[in-house]
Amino acid sequence: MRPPVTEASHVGSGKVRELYALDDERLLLVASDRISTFDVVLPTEIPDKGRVLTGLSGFWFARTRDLVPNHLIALREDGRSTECRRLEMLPIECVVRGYLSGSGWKDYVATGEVCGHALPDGLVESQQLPRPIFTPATKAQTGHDENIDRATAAELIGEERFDEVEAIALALYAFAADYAHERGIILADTKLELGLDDEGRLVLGDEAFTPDSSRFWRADGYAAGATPPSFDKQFVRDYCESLGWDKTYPGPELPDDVVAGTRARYVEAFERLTGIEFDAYLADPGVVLR
Ligand code: Q0Z
Repeated sequence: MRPPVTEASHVGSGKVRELYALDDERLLLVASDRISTFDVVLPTEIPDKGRVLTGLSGFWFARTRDLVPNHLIALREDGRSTECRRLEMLPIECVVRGYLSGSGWKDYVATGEVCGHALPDGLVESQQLPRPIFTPATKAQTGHDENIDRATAAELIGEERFDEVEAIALALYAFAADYAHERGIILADTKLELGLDDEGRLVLGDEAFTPDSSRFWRADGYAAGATPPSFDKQFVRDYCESLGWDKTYPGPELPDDVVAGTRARYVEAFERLTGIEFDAYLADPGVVLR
């Protein structure tokens, strides 16, 4: 991807994003059109995927700032770049689960618990939980994040901070999940990243309530007892499964119809959640902030 036009030094790469330093206080988060599935970044891009994710994050930052301050300074005209305040990120992933899926489901099957939360017997995969739970994880440098209980998380950030972070994460999830549900989308779970500003206040950073940081399911057709199709990536997963690919690097090229169908799903998620036409976002990214 073309680096930002202003002078900025590259400070990090994620699987599908890049991070640049603008100055001592500000970073530029750039979302590419790369897509990963089964933990492998594919050689084919999904046009505008990075813009959809950047616009959605901006939308949520604007609507949750009274719940918790966030790092957003501005969205750039390219629609994929977020200028943000540099934070001291907490060393845990702040995951909230409203439904039993992914590693939460695996842990429940193995132990009857998720991150120390004892759950009722007899839950099935993808079932809604009696109430959303905070299920922090370590930040793995390579490989998978590891789910941790309250005591382990409190060793990393302290008990008082843990309580504050848990309350904020649950409040953010409740807000976004209710909002999404009214628009036909189930937010099964989400991963939030919190940091501290220069005065030690908790601030929401990174991306928020995007399909890359959350599980989105279509509300119509949702049924517990199986893995609901992913709102955004199901065409890609189905295509990859049809090839019998072994899910190791390198991944397969995607055919045009899978690319088009997947792009349409990202745009649909954006338009449903924001109520804003994606073309209006492309013309002026600031529309999601108002
Ligand atoms: C986010 C990441 C990416 C690689 C660091 N506001 C912030 N202050 C300090 N650090 C971060 C942020 Cl957002 C921060 N990441 C995740 C993003 C590429 C890693 F685009 N790492």
